[in-house]
Amino acid sequence: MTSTAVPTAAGSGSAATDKFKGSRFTSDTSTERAAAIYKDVLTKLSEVIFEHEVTYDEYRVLKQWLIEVGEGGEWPLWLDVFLEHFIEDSNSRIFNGTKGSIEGPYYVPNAPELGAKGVMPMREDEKGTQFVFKGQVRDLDGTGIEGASVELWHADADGYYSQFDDGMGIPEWNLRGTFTTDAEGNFHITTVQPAPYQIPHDGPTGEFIASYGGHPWRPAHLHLKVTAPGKRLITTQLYFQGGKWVEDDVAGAVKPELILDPKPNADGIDEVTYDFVLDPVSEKRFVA
Ligand code: MBD
Ligand code: FE
Repeated sequence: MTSTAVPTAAGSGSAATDKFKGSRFTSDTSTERAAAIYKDVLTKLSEVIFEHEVTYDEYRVLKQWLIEVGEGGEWPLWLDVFLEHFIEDSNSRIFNGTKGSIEGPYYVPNAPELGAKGVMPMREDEKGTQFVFKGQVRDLDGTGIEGASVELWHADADGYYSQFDDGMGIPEWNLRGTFTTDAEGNFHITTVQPAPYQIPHDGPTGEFIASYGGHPWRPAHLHLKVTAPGKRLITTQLYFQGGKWVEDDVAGAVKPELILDPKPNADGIDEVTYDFVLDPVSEKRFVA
């Protein structure tokens, strides 16, 4: 393996597409609601077309690009980078628990179970600064929840994710783990700090970014899913104070509540405490 081997957009994208297609999703959207949404989408799109007098050349380039995004397996990438944050924001407004953020394309369920206190699966010579991430999972009343599940996944110090590395040889569950809180609701995780992440940009998603003079960077981030029986699942991401791209995330997924500021602990290891407050599962629905 050479140092120039990096996951291509097509390689990591098709892995994300295959994994996503492995589940079949449905929604109970009524015909009326579908009609209202589809009409609104087209009306607003038509406003953009008329406002900017979109040309036939631009239309054909768009059509070609849409076809190529699909062929390259890049829909999970493009959608999760450019659209998911609106969906997440819109859906989380009615809840009172800890703020969430987008899931992104690189979640894999059923990562190894490591108990309440443990070290993330990593290579013997895993690069990066060691880092302790600990906290408590609570309900809205402030009571610690025993047996809550804390799933953590993140990129390595080079910015690559296991299972989306396009054959670079990262072990299957590297930097992916599931933790279960103790009797007081606490968890304690040792891992390494991820690096800022450059989304694969050698394909149509990269062309899109270049077309408007943008950059493909996300700040270094941890991905989490936290839940417990009877509680609403929180999907979130956490960032690092002062980190590069925190102020300018291509995926628009940073919120002020999601920024960590680790400090050396008594052993000189960077450590941060972050607690999660979970809403109860309710029938409260997002009203159209
Ligand atoms: C990522 O790691 C990510 O978190 C998002 C949102 C999009 C692409 C890659
Ligand atoms: Fe990510």
